[in-house]
Amino acid sequence: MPRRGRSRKGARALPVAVVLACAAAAGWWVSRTVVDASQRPGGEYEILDRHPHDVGAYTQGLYFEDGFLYEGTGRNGQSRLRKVDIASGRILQEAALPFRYFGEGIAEMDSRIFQLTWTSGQGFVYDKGTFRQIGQFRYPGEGWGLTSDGEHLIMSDGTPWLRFLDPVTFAEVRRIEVRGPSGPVDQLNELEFVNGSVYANVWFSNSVLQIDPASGDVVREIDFTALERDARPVDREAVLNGIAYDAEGDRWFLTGKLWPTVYEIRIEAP
Ligand SMILES: [Ca+2]
Repeated sequence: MPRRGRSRKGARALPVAVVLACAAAAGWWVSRTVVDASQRPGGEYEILDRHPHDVGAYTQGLYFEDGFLYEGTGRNGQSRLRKVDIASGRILQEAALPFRYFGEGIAEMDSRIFQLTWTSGQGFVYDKGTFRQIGQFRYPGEGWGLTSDGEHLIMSDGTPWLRFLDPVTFAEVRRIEVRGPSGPVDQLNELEFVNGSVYANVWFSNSVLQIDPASGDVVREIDFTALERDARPVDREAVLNGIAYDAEGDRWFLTGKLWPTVYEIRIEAP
């Protein structure tokens, strides 16, 4: 199922999605500015390195652990959990989801990897070492992005809300509404928790938002349009959608669905 089917969810998001889809179809790409430019501090970054990325990987989740990238991919029949060698892009380990599931965000806690699915309300739990499925869980609504603050799982569902889940019972502990200067920001997708902030990319844009997990306030927007231009995606759905962070090396890894490149970057502290 094409991911652009998501635009059916919210009438508010539809015009932007349609405009951007038309733009993409016309062969040019634009960056959707999510937060009022006059009120946002800039986000500067530099590209440290470029690494190969499987152009068949419909990236839905990405995180860094112990020198490797872990990637969750989507689309029915192509949804995977992968451990990837960064330098070569080689897939070192892989688990496949049954055809009926459209894989979404992934996160790790306590040697367990969690994976969401888009519209099935079904999450999966894997042993980190073996990729053996050791559990399942249910949640209401859609599943988009996933990360962890070390205490809870944090998930997005395409709305402006981020849910905090207990990693054992999967009960919702609390939720925050993400708000920019112009109001709630929806289409929040891939997530990464870094140094006390939640970072979220916004579906069908090149924006990554830095979010205060206590208030939900957007405190910074970083525009990665230059990365998309460098990646030269050929598929209209090939949008930015992978954020991973290596705390020890202070390195970020960004990629997109079907992009040929994983970008290793350094982001200036706010
Ligand atoms: Ca991530």
